[in-house]
Amino acid sequence: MSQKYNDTAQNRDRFTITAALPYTNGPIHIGHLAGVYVPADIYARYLRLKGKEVAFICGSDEHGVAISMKAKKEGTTPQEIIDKYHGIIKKSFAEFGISFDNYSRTSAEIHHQTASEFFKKMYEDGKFIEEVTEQLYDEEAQQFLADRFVVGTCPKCGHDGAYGDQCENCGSSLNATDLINPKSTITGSIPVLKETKHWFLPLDQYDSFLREWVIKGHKKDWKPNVYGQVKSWVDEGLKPRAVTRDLDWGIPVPVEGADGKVLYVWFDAPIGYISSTKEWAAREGKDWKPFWEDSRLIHFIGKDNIVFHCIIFPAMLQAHGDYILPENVPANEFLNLEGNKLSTSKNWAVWLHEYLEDFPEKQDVLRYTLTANAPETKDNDFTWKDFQSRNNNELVAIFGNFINRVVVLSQKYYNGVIPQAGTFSEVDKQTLQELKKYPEIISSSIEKYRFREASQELMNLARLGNKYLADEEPWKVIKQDEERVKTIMNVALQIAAGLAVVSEPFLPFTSEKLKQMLAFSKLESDLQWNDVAEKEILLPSGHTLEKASLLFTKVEDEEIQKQLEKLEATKKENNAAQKGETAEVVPQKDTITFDDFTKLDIRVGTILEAEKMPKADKLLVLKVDTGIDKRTIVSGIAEHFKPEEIIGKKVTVLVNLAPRKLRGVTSEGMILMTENSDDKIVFINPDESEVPNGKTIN
Ligand code: B3M
Ligand code: ZN
Repeated sequence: MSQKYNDTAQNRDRFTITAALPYTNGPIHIGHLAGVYVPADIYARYLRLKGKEVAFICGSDEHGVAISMKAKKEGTTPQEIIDKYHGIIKKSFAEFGISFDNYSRTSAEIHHQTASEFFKKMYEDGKFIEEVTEQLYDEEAQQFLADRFVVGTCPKCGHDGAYGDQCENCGSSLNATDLINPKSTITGSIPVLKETKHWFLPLDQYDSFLREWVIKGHKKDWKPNVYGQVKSWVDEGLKPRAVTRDLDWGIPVPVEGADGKVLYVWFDAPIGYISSTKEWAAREGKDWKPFWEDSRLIHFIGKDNIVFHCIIFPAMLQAHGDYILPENVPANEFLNLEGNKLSTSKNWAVWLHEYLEDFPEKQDVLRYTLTANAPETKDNDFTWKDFQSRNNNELVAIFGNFINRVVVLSQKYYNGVIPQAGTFSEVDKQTLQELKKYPEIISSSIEKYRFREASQELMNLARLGNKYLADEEPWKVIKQDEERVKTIMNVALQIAAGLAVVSEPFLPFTSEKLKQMLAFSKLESDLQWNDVAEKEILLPSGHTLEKASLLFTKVEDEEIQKQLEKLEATKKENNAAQKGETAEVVPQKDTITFDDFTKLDIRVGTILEAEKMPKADKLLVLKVDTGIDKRTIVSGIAEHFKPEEIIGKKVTVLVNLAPRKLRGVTSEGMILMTENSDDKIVFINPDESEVPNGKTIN
């Protein structure tokens, strides 16, 4: 670690842990959880159990174009969008047991103030460069257009719907001014170029700082995926980056001559970590400053946020000068779902608030699955089958089974009063020794940000307990040697107590339940992480346990099936939507009057008979009950339906169409039809049972 830069806190026991501020343009899904919030929470809970001073900080990211776009799309205001999602997100985090010390929001007054001051200080210290550039402007809406508000033809591949920042067809990243035939998505008008002034952070001036601080200083201790990304950015050469925008949603640029301009969302959002710390400290009657001046700052983020946390924000902090730099940025890779990329817009996700409704008591199962299979070094896949087997084969069969046997047997043999141990056998001694090693084993994984490994070590401790009971077989020994069983149960209970402590960061709800069963509240003092290794015994003899209850229950096949069906339905919807988008939409026909419309006599009928027209591939001859009469209609659907399939079907019939002769058969009307998303012909049919034949449609 470099000594030159402010990333080595004097105080080694104070931690400022941040988790990326989620955008409030949608709810939280398992990708966010696995990538950021679950590992951050494990880390924070662990440190608290180690007796460290911790500020675990987060909040909603409520500015930026994504929010204004969402509002435009839904025909509402940005304020309504952020209020809605901030509410959903905050609630679901709390119910999921993410133990933030503070969850703020960037629309809060304290944040606007903090971010403005931060900008002003940098401005006054001459840390920005001002530059006038030409940007696309919508004269009708009287506003500059953010990249996402411009569409046009991609200069690289000719695709028509390219966005101002990116062509989704060929993947090129673009400048809005590169687009051919650009159009404003706000009014549809053709934008013009107009001069505008912005403030830039001259990242090129931070080149040597970044080389020293990250590339030399953190080669060893940062994750290779994080380090590698930073290095390649720096090696490519850094350019000045605009930190202001022409936008009507955000924090106003706090200097003269900046009307209508706001801070770039990625400038204000990371300052949100500071303002959220201030909000927390004010509420708790603490001083916030030590947490930003002399504290170990750790940013938990997803890999798409690496540049912002490892280059831009550190450059800002360095320029500002008053605060610490991050000690580490343990970014994760991405999680996929059942083989496909998670996507908010395609609804391809397991949404946290929906999961909590479907599995109200199973927070820990999801936490465990996401940890055991975390995308720490490469992208990973979440499958519902894996979720089920992690639950049934590990949590239920190993952890739950061990605890259940211990507590049930203690109730049965001793009415829940912990027996005095006799002389320890070699196996007992070894087992207790093993138990004492676990806090250190798990710590060492957590401190290297290897949470998957840590969760597996936790499960190994439960395995140790299971194996001990299976080998010692107290349920058999009880018949010949009651004294020996007292020792066995005493040892097993120490393991159970150890599990209750070290499982807390990973399985907080389970740990809580287990502590209740083991009556931790009746102990002289609360057990902490180090106690598991250091204390001679964790639960004294004579201590009375509470009643046994199950820690985990099986996840049944039907529950998994239901989730898979939900995803299947999403897939179908997406396919249909995609086809709908690409299907050619026929232009609207000439206007007709209401009188024209009323001339059409359209009614509900039932197909009574159907047969193929001889020597015609396409035609079926139908007999239709129109409610008025039973008449013959010739229909060109023979390629789409077998006659026997459609007998009895309700259909919609234009009954006053002038009769026509087709192949010698007079057709008296027309059956209305359309095509579904698979290009299959389908009838426009009213609900089979409810509408009688002859009813008119208008
Ligand atoms: N809101 C981006 C994201 O969710 C973002 C993180 C901000 S952290 C300061 O990907
Ligand atoms: Zn393209």
